[in-house]
Amino acid sequence: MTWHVLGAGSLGSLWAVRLARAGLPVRLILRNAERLASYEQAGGLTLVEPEHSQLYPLDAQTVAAPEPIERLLLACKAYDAEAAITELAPRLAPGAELILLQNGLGSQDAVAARVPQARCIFASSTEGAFREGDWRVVFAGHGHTWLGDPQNLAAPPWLTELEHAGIAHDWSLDILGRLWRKLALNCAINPLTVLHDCRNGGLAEHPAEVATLCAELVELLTTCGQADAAKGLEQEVRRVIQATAANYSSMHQDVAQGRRTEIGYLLGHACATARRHRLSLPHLEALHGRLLDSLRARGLPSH
Ligand code: NAD
Ligand code: KPL
Repeated sequence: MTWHVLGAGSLGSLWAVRLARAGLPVRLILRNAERLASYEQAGGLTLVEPEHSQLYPLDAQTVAAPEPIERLLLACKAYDAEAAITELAPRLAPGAELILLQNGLGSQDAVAARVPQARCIFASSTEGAFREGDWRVVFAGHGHTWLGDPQNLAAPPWLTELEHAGIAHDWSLDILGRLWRKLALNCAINPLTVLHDCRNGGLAEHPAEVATLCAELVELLTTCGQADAAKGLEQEVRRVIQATAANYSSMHQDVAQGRRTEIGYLLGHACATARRHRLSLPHLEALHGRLLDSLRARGLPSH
């Protein structure tokens, strides 16, 4: 079965190349004819790895191609996911499977609501990749990907294909817990790195601020039925701050490069969920407000 991959960005390219290298049929889905022409001119995707870089001439098509899709890796940003799937919905075969690679929460439910006939598998990844240029992606950090389906706990048989492709993964029976935990980590670290304009390690100078946010995030997760995902949150946040002290958070990098952030699916989602539960989390709300002001001041979208 063909792996259709929408979004030839960082993670989409990383998955597409490894699947193709394992001899699996892969087809990239690009935005429009102009992007397809640019891709064809480049001759394929280049993946830069520590030992070597190589050009992979993978098949590509536009969203408008007629061929039905049975399996789709949706590898765009959270804020593009719903629009992308709306465009592709007419092409989904009955019983199609979607793998949603978006960070944060909110986009997965929006996608699933658009395509009730499809199985939506949620993913949470610690792999690292970035775009060095058009059609050129750097595999920056090995990591792991957890996949799971809150509606159907049975693992799909094609996980063996990921194994052949060397994509380190596990089937998770609690993918929502994983996504909430990652969201909480991102909410405790990323916005503060933007507001203090510092590397992750710089937050070691703001222990009280971090601890207060963690306490509110624990309250939120517990209220949402995610008590397990809330366990030991503050200790893990401190551990991540220390282990990644020299790095800039992904949100800091986005803001520094003038790119749209995924705030609406991270801190924005956390605050909206708290309000829905009538839960008062004043420090998280204040952080959200300060971050929105900071994004607006830079001319960046606030959702
Ligand atoms: P990216 O911006 O590098 O790539 C997304 C690609 O999707 C872009 O090429 C964009 O043009 C394309 N796209 C968007 N809408 C489209 C449409 N309608 N049709 C065709 N193409 C479309 O993003 P990324 O870094 O790969 O991130 C994807 C998701 O994975 C994000 O939610 C991110 O937070 C998450 N993530 C990324 C990394 C990483 O290291 N890059 C690690 C973990 C999680
Ligand atoms: O995932 C991260 C990010 O930068 O997005 C970490 C390192 C956990 C910081 O929140």
